[in-house]
Amino acid sequence: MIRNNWTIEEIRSIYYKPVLELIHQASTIHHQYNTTGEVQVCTLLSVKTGGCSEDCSYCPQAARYNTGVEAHKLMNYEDVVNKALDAKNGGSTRFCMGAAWRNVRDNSDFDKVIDMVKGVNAVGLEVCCTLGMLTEDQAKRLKEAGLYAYNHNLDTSDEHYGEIITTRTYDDRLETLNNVEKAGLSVCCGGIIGLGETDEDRIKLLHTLATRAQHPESVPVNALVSVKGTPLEGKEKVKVWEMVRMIATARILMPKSMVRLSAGRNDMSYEQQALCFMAGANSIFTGEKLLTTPNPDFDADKEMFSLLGLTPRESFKAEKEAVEI
Ligand code: SAM
Ligand code: DTB
Ligand code: SF4
Repeated sequence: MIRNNWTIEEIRSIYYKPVLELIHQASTIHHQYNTTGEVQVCTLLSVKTGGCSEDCSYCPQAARYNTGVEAHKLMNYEDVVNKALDAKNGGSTRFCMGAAWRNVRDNSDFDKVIDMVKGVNAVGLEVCCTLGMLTEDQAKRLKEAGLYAYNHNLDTSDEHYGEIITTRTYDDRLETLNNVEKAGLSVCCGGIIGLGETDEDRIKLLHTLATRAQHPESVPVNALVSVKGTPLEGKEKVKVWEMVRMIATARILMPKSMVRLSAGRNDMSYEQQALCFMAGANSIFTGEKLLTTPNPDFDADKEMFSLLGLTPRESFKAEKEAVEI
């Protein structure tokens, strides 16, 4: 049963279980609802980097912090489609284009992104974008161009949000998520751990995600990549047990969602990642870079897939299964 009426107390009692018991429960649920060992392989591309007006304390792309990230204007169509072809040849099935924008504006850059969505769709990849806040009309335009999913993270709890970002509100984020849903796009929405939040903040974030009328189709769980020059420079590294606890609880609450082991893999051993897959993670980002920070290289991930017996998930699997039924 997929439930949308989880209470905070229920989530607490799952989250605080002894970690091995938690992994066991999550693993059992994962086995019931999904093909275990199957991992969705996604690739990120920053199509517009840096110079962002927002003050997200974790982000190397905010113009106000001196992080050494070189700002670039919007990439051109051919380069983006070539990157998508590379990603497909490397075994990726989802391609996510990120822009360091506060929100989408109805200008020629958005027209160009619409063309990129069409081009990447024609390559045969599930196309995802993460472009900041969107109106319903903009979401509809993206959908019509062939966009599959839209990534827009809540990052942390409503209560902790103001400590991390002051240039927009939690409600702004929720409004965009609603616009994305209204346009019939898949929602990709998750958070970051290691921002200085409490366990209670993590539980509240999970509660917000798991009590949406429809669970997000994918839930990225990011560990903070602490970048020099940001206000969160030097934050203590997230422990693997914290990642596992977050992933396992997300898996139990949202059994059918893709739970993505996102930022932070570069600092994790195969064994640590294996624990995350046991806890129900079934999606990753591959490729040498996330948006601006390093990610494990292609050969290392290939070796990990082989060692752990993981298989890449085919593209558009949910649609294919729906047709078969
Ligand atoms: N500008 C758009 C927005 O903020 O929605 C899209 C791009 S933004 C970089 C996408 C997501 O990356 C953020 O919501 C955040 O969750 C994640 N992110 C950014 N910097 C990160 C970091 N240093 N460590 C972990 N996750 C990070
Ligand atoms: C998500 O949740 N994580 C990705 C993707 N969605 C856009 C981004 C992680 C960014 C990490 C910092 C960087 O590389 O700039
Ligand atoms: Fe800008 Fe997005 Fe980075 Fe915030 S997370 S500073 S909105 S690019």
